[in-house]
Amino acid sequence: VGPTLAVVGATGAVGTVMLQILSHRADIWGEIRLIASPRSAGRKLAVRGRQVEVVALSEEAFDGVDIALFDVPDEVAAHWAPIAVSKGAVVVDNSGTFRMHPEVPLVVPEVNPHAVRVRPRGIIANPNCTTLSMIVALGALHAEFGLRGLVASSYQAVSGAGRAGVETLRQQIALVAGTSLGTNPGDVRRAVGDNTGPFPEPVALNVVPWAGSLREDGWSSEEMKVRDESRKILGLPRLPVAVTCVRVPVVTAHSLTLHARFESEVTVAKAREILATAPGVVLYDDPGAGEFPTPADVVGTDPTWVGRVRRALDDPTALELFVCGDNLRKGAALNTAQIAELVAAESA
Ligand code: 11C
Repeated sequence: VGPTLAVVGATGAVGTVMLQILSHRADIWGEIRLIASPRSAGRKLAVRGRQVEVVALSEEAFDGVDIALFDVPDEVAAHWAPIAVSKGAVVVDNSGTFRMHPEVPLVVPEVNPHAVRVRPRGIIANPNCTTLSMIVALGALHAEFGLRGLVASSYQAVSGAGRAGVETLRQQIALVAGTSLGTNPGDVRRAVGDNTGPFPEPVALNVVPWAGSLREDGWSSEEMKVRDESRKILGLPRLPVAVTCVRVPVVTAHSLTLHARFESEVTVAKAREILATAPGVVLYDDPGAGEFPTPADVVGTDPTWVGRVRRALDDPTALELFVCGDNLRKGAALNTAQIAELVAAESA
């Protein structure tokens, strides 16, 4: 019998994708226990072709659990992850609570799998979905070329803000569809009214240069996460990183443009070779044939897709790239499941 796995936050947007992923990947688990807030307890969810009843989050819920995957708000993770550890579980946490803690590894299995073994707190952190949407491709290029600087802009899907984000976009689209809105200042805002959900501005027929909360000097928390987490995962604590995070009217799959500067001159041919063979990366780059990744095609898939690979016009050491990945799969649930599989393999 395999190890017992708990999914904490099983009913959320990421939890739902997690159950699909656990049902489709190699079945190495014994019991899979579903845990959620008391309000969701008693619901039945499908995993591995069976209906499993959700149990309420409590100390007893972790009895006998070997590995617990957490996808819950920061404050819930802060309280419950140490409790799960005290009950004997290794926690893989997808909140922002522990990512930058010096005694908590931040792991992307294709980039720094070795880090998973050093976990004095019994907690392993899963990166933010925006970091994860680019880091597998960037990590492959770094391994060969040596990264020296990064400028990134994100085009983030609304599901990054959970079910409320998706619901908000759908409602706003219903309000603006078939109209001539988007032609006069403020007309979309008036049509949408107060219904901006988790976003500061309307997201339908719009782009919003904001994700997360306000940090020092005008930076957003999301921008700081991408910078700090990339540095930690790549083991480059002083890497110059400039990020601008933007929300776009896409349901799922985050995209980013990257300007990545390396130690010495790079060639597009070598970069393409690296990206074409890197595990977890798909190179889809033939603009002459209209081929580049877009969220509409990337959603529901596991890899990081890369297109528009060019050498910077004014810097022979830099590459320009467009990357795109499903923020709920590799960006959250899949990476968490992969980390759990690394932990399970230690005692297999
Ligand atoms: C977004 N990336 O798209 C965010 C959501 O730290 O895990 C995930 C926030 C986090 O809004």
